[in-house]
Amino acid sequence: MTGTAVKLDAINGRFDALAFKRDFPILAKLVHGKPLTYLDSAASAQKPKAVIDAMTFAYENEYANVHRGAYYLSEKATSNYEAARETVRKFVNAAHAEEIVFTKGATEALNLVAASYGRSVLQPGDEVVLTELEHHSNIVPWQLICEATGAELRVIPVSADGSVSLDSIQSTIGVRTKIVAVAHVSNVLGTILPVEQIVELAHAVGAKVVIDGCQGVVHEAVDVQALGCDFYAFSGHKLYGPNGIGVLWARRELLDAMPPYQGGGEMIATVKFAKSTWAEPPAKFEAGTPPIVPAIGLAAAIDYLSRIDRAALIEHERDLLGYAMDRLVTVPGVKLIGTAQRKASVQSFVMDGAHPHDLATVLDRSGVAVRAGHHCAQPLMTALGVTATSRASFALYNTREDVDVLVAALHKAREILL
Ligand code: C6P
Repeated sequence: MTGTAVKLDAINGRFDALAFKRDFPILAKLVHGKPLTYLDSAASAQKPKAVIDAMTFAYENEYANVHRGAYYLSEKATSNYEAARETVRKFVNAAHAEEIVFTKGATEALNLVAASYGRSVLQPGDEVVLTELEHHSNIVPWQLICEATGAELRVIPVSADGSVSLDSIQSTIGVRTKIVAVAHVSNVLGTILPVEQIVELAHAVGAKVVIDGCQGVVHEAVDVQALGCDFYAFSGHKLYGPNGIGVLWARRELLDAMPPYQGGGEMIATVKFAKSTWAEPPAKFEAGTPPIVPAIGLAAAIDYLSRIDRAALIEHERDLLGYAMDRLVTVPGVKLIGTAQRKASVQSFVMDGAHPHDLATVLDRSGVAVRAGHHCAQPLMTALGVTATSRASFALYNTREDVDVLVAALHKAREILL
């Protein structure tokens, strides 16, 4: 496999975001004649050339269907696809490669857990516990499965600052709790949830823990064995990888016991009209032709990230968040939404008298890309008493200068909108 050599070795712990920025071709673009200031990585991160090249190389040189052909290209594609699984395994420190199921995204991974594990264990009167800050992808699959099984949803409230207190977690998890499904990091507020304590409390009542790691895996170093959870789901496209690929990690004994989620393709051992039998995990959960090249692209993204000092990256993002929080409130009428103590580099805000959508549209004229709306977290908006927010999210390629551009654009937007 080729791929542009990423010159990260020289970084030696010192974080040089501008050097990283140059690895992402799209970040050199002009938008409305202005340099692009991309602050929407929580929605989807941009891709380094190493990822783009790895995927192009795979399509140009080593592409065929996987697990199906007895010829050179198919074997090559299969070994690259399985090597990608091993790369993911190492990245999250799973015990076995068979515990890594490739899906088309986090949403599909969470639906898989709800439809397969949830449906097989939930009984009427059982409880599924969520928090109020969940993304719809970690709410709706559970609603569907509760409706189908007679189980009930219970919701841990979020505090005004966007934190989730241990007291409220403790008082919501109870003897009827069978599943606790929580975000690692909020996509709206950046709150880092106390997932280790949640795992302890859930396991104490015999419940299983599903972590929606969509944002968590980007901003925290994840070790699923140390976390102690039972399921961990994330998407490739927020992790500097391509879209169309997601990951479900689950303990092997759980995957062994779970029924298939979808049927067809290589998820079978034998098929007879009377009865079919299933392949071993992970194949059991990868019906149809899997996202072959996206998996290879995700592995390239992980390789890229693995060459960066993770502690330095986390520190860089923390610095950007702190700087942004300090600077944003200097704009008259701007209020931060989400000020919990433990936060990743995602910041929502509102401006008095300006609708977040209008604000985002005006910011775009300055080349600044932020997300506006309910961020697929309508119950959280209701809990916080807002209909929508603007959200800036900071990634490895962002700099303090990007924050300055955002703040200057907000001042300009005030003049236009108010
Ligand atoms: N959040 C955002 O702008 P998919 O769409 O399957 O890749 O990921 C869904 C998802 C699940 N959980 C969390 C915490 C998420 O942040 C997301 C995706 C994006 O916040 C797009 S809505």
